[in-house]
Amino acid sequence: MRTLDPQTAADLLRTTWRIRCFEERVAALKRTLQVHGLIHLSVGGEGVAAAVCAQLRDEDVVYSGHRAHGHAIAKGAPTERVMAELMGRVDGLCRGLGGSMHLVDRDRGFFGATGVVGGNLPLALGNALAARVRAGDEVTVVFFGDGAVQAGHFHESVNLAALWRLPVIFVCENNGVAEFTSRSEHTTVELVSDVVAPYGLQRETVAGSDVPAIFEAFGAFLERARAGNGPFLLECLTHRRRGHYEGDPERYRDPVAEEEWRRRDPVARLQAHAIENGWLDPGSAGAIEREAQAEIERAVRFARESPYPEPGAAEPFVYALAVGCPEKGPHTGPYLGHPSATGARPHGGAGPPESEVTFVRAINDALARAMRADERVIVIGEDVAEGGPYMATAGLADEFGRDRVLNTPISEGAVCGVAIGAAQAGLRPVVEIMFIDFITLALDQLVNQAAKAHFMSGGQLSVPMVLRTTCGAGSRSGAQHSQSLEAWVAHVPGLKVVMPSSAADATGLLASAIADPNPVVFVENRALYFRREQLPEAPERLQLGRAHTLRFGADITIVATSRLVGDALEAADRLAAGGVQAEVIDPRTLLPLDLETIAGSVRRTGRAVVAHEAVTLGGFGAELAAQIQDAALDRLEAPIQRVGAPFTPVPVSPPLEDAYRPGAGEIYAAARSAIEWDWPEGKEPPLTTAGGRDFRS
Ligand SMILES: Cc1ncc(C[n+]2csc(CCOP(=O)(O)OP(=O)(O)O)c2C)c(N)n1
Ligand SMILES: [Mg+2]
Repeated sequence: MRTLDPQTAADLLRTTWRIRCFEERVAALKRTLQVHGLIHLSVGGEGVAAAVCAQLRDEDVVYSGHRAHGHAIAKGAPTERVMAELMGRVDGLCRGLGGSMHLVDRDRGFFGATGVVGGNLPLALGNALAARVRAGDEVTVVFFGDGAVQAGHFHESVNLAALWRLPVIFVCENNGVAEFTSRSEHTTVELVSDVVAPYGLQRETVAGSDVPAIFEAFGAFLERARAGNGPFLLECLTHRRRGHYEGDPERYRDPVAEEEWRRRDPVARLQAHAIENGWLDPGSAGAIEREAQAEIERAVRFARESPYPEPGAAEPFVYALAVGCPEKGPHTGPYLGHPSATGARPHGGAGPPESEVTFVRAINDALARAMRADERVIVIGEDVAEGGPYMATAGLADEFGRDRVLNTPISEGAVCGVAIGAAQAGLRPVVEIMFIDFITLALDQLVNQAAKAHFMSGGQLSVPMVLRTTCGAGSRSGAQHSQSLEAWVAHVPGLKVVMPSSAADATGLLASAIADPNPVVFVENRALYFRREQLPEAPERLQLGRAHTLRFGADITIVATSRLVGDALEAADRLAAGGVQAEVIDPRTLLPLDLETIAGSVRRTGRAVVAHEAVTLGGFGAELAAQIQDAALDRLEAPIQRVGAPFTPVPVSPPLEDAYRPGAGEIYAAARSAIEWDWPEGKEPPLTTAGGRDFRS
């Protein structure tokens, strides 16, 4: 067991003083509004940060929560860069894009704070999983407060960490309060170590003001985690010496308890301990404090001298740039690769060898190909090692082993978080969430963690993961297994959203999604799963963000997604029979959106229909219509028509569900209305020369 020696005690005292001086200086700066946003200080908890992080290597990864300054500093983040971040300056750790609650210092293994209570827990599991896949001996530590323990993420994560025996150390700073409310009003279980008892992990509760005790308890866990064991839980009973946030009026405070806690101050106790043991004399202890103060003053000067970011400095950090990822391939041409299309087949004739496969088989092949080519690719999800309900992952566990194809419990939030943490650690996870209806349970991870990590870290972290899910009505499965919720995720900067409409597209797009350095939501419509299609045996990768023009026509543009692409082609056939030539475009990816191809087409045809299976109201079609209008208003000869589902949940009864699902008939009708559109008398736009025919004449 590692116990404190004189040198370590002095080092720990130095770290606690550096954190204490930093936090008190930040409090003063907040009063004059020189640091920004919600500021949660760790005064009273310095000993935990110091005793834990002092024993870690740079390669060991720490995740933290909203009260993170001390953890970042103890893990090695330079105080001047932390200060600059709090002041929103370019030299901040995260270029001023993260702030107090989102500090990241990747090089020092500080993978970040999070402002969402409990949201960091599953990320730590993913990092630990990555260490195991790499066969490394790195250990992951996650700090959190007692408030996080009542959150779903906590229970999902502890269960999963115990199940997978991950080398992760949960460090709970139990200060007995969450914001303004005491623990006794949150739960009947006083100690967090009791909460995790049923999972059988090793756990210990120590006084958060007793730095030697924290050091020893953590050291013992670390040694075992280093050898690949885990998980462990260390609970430190601390006291929050300041308000929940700076500016908190603290009406809930008990003055008697305050006095007691002042006596138990961890910095003062450690200092006294070191002096009593003869490890330090009072003079050198005072010098440590003075040096810390001087360092923090230098940090303030550094931060003040650092400029604010220039306007426009944020946008480049929304997405990580794909490097070394050759993405090419045909993206336009009549009837290319679409099973519902008529006419020439794209891969016929003297092309590469073909085989006929279903959409779901194409997904399976694409996954297998990616896993063969890159050992960083892993597949995680419910039943994936068994193939899943549609056999999309069939055979992968046999070929690649259960270390790379991981069945999970029904914990969508934690599973998504594991994928994020693993991706941040360098793996390329493909997580499966069976129905898009259930991403509701993973949205915090997807929206608040995956989508924002690259941005908030100022480009230090990236999240190369794919979340595969299925959508769509038609199987009489009802309102909770049939939705098309892609618009929700297409609203989030930092995510990419892909909706393939054919097996060929699914293969090519999935390969690109896995290679992409950003989180990609890959939405497969189950109604397409068992359609058969000719595919080349080595399909090309298709670039994300390039639309596919499946059919050319001069009179109207139909932009359709996923299942509706086939319906759009069918509608186009019917329109052609009436003398109207429709151009059919599949955006393939909603984010990024190939507006150039779409708007270019509408500028030529002067008319547009946008069609998807999702509810029309608030659907992605609304966004398409707005963007088309912005780019082509001067050429529009009729209002853009939207096709989507009615504003009801999906019904089960067959005639009701059939009526609910939009299809070729609705697209045809919408196109006819655009063609036959009559401007009200006297309201006609100046007759355009868009190239479309004037059907009014
Ligand atoms: C999911 C979520 N809910 C609510 C909040 C608002 N909030 C911020 S900190 C906090 C209290 C957290 O308490 P605890 O985890 O014990 O940490 P402490 O502040 O005591 O260090 C709350 C409720 C949040 N940030 N995230
Ligand atoms: Mg708390």
